Amino acid sequence: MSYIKPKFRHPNLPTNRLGYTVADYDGAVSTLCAGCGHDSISAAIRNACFASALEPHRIAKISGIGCSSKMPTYFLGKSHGFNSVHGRMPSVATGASLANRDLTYVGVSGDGDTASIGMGQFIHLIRRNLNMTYIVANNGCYGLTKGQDSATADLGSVSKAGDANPFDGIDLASLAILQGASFVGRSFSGDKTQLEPLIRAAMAHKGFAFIDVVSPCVTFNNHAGSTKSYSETRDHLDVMPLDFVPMREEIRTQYAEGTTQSVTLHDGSVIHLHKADTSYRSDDRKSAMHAVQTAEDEGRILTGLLYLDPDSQDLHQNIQLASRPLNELGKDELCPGSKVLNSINEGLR
Ligand SMILES: Cc1ncc(C[n+]2csc(CCOP(=O)(O)OP(=O)(O)O)c2C)c(N)n1
Ligand code: SF4
Ligand SMILES: [Mg+2]
Repeated sequence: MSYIKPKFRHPNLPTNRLGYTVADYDGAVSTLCAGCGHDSISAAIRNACFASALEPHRIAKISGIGCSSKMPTYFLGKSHGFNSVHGRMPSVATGASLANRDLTYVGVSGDGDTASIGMGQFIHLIRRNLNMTYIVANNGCYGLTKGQDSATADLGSVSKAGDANPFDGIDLASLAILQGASFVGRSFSGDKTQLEPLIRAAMAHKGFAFIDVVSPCVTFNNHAGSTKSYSETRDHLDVMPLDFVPMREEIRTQYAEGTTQSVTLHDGSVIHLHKADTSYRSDDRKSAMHAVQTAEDEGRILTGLLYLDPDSQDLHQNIQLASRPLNELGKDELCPGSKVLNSINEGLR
């Protein structure tokens, strides 16, 4: 069930470069539990699209199944949307992007949807470097089916029923770095100051941009003993703040020199990343892996832009697809004709 938001808006709401207010990026009223971390992520996506002045009708939202995968209903009500099958969002996103490369693709998934049933699809999406933003709302449980441990639940984390998890959790951010993802970030649903610029940067990145967001489930995984509750997460956060500066704006940063690394994206936007450890380079895969692992060993959750390859070649470039979206090509451009077909057949004899 979903509810439509009232149309009444304050007449003086600020507008972005396109003349839209943030309300133009709203979706339906959320039916998730009050206080669920997922609603904060929906708000961050809405605010990021508003701040980056993206045309709502040029965005496509795709998801799988779960409370997290319901999120697209609650933001960008004027955008395209596809709520797919459990764990199958990557193949739907790949097909959509191959047909129309000109849309901005935002995938929303859960730790169950991605790290269990969808793991095979997720890994291949990384490998293909599809040009999309992929956000996992990570609560360490299957919220929609009443809170069973998921594959990202940490070793020893205690369930609501009182059982300690006997398995090591899968760290999706480490996995994405290791597997060759061209943009990997991690954040916390309760930290919009970091999450919003991170999402804007991910959307500006050309290639697969993965963000793992710790997003507590207040109903099934927010008690003492859970490692993904609000209080445990806040107590262990190690935050690397960042600024996202779009191409058109003057470059300014509030952080001290020496601790800031700046990365320019293909469209001229700049990310300023503030790090406590000056030896860590977020454009070096080994350095990123080392920083994430060291933090984990020390019981810290390192958040921010963990890894970025600014020279990433996305799937379309890699397989040299036509620069015009396939769905805009006519029959004559799509059909090579019998002569070409005959020569292909000859080559296969
Ligand atoms: C093929 C299939 N298997 C199992 C289910 C049952 N199911 C629905 S949602 C879900 C897990 C959701 O967990 P997650 O992706 O972490 O989302 P959350 O609800 O925690 O946000 C499962 C197992 C299903 N819908 N389809
Ligand atoms: S069950 Fe958990 S994940 Fe699902 S809406 Fe409620 S708080 Fe959020
Ligand atoms: Mg979950």
